[in-house]
Amino acid sequence: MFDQLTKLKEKAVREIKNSKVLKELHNLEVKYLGRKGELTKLLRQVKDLAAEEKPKFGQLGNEIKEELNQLISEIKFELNKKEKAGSSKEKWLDVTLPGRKFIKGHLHPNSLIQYQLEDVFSRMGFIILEGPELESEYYNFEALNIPPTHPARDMQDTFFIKDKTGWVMRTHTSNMQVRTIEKYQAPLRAVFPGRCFRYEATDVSHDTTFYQLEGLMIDKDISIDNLIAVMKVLLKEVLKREVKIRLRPGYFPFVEPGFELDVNCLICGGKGCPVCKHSGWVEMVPCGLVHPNVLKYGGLDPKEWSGFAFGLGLTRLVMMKYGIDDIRLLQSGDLRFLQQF
Ligand code: FA5
Repeated sequence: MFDQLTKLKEKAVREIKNSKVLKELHNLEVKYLGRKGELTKLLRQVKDLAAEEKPKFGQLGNEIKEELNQLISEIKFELNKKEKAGSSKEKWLDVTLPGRKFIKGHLHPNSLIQYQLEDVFSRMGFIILEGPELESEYYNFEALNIPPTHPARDMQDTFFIKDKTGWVMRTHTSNMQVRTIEKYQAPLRAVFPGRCFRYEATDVSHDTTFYQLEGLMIDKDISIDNLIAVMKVLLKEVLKREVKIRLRPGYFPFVEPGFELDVNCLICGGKGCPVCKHSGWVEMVPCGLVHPNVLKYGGLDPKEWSGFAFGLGLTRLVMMKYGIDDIRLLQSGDLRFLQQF
């Protein structure tokens, strides 16, 4: 038994010294010194020895136990140091290094002006609504007093939808007029900003996709004075300067009378350039008093209610505000252009 004890010690010392990681060392500690460990078991056999041998065996056993415990704690200390050094190397953070620059996006100039306009109109008591870009011919044309065979349909070159008869990509935000009257009735103040689509040859002031902001006000005794007052506030707030405007007759089947509100070209100062087609004026806000038939389509009595409507060319206003001389830049996705805003 004394022999067994010495051999067990030698084996344990060898294995403990060879352990490479803490986990392995822990397993050896359990293997030899645990409650069911090999040394523990051997020491329990003390009862089988002769009475005079018992104290010697017990003493040797305890010395070995102490030696192993000592060895284990020394090796544990070393392995701990090693493992900590390894893991902290991976997590090493040099706080003196310069940070990485975070590239932030920003609003498109169209959105900037749209939000500014929404703010101006909210302050004047208008609600802001969005409308569908894929629209029925009914709301895009018919409900606006433009029946299927009416030549006024030719005023707006339309994208029709293959295999979806009766539907178009909306040509203007006026599609929201009757939708809104149907839903909210009168009195009513609303603006509808949004994207419009036309099958047009593009040039510096025309694109196939552009933005408009439609306005609609319905109440008792609305007149052209109300319309002009609102237009003046709108242009002054957005352009932040007094601009010359002119009103001339314009034909739109859904207003009567109808007007074109032109702004003195801010690109050339009215001298004439490709954007204003060398006229000095840019067509910006077609408008007029809501046609009685449109009120009727919305379910209102034109004898009781009247209103004005306008269809601001939002993209053109953006051009005037920032002095952009080609509308196509706005949808180009060219970062050299967009990063200037
Ligand atoms: C209309 O779209 C009417 N719905 C406007 C309206 C509303 C009139 C309410 C009366 C009452 P027009 O086709 O003129 O009208 O377009 C309105 C504005 O949108 C134009 O003045 C112009 O600023 C802008 N616009 C029209 N076509 C284009 C285009 N291809 N590219 C960029 N802007 C355009």
